[in-house]
Amino acid sequence: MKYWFLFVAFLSLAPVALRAEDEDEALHVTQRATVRLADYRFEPSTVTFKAGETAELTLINADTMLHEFVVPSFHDMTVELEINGVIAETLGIVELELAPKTTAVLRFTPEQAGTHSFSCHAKKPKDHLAAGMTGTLMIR
Ligand SMILES: [Cu+2]
Repeated sequence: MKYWFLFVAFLSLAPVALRAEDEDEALHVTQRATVRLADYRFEPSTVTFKAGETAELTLINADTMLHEFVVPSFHDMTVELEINGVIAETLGIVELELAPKTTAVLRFTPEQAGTHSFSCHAKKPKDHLAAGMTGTLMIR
């Protein structure tokens, strides 16, 4: 819950639609995936990206309850995060809380092959992790 206020700040800035002034610096995305969060699961629950190429991961909370996207192994990864047109570059983002009916886009360049688990730790109205809300990010 500790990042909740940051998330609200992003949403309140949404109409401004800030963008980097220098579009040339925009990441060149070569691979995309979309994961839907609903019914205590990630769909699909496994996402695969290639190392060394910029990836775009879109998270859609299609549900009527809050869900989280927690990926501890991102602690040292630079991630460009876009919510409602607002873009922020972050280092070490490991937890996102997505309010119902919201979408977040993450862009990053995985440097090496590996397997990263992600999960939802929301507790209401029941424990989402215990309900099996986990997934795997494969970098090959
Ligand atoms: Cu959840």
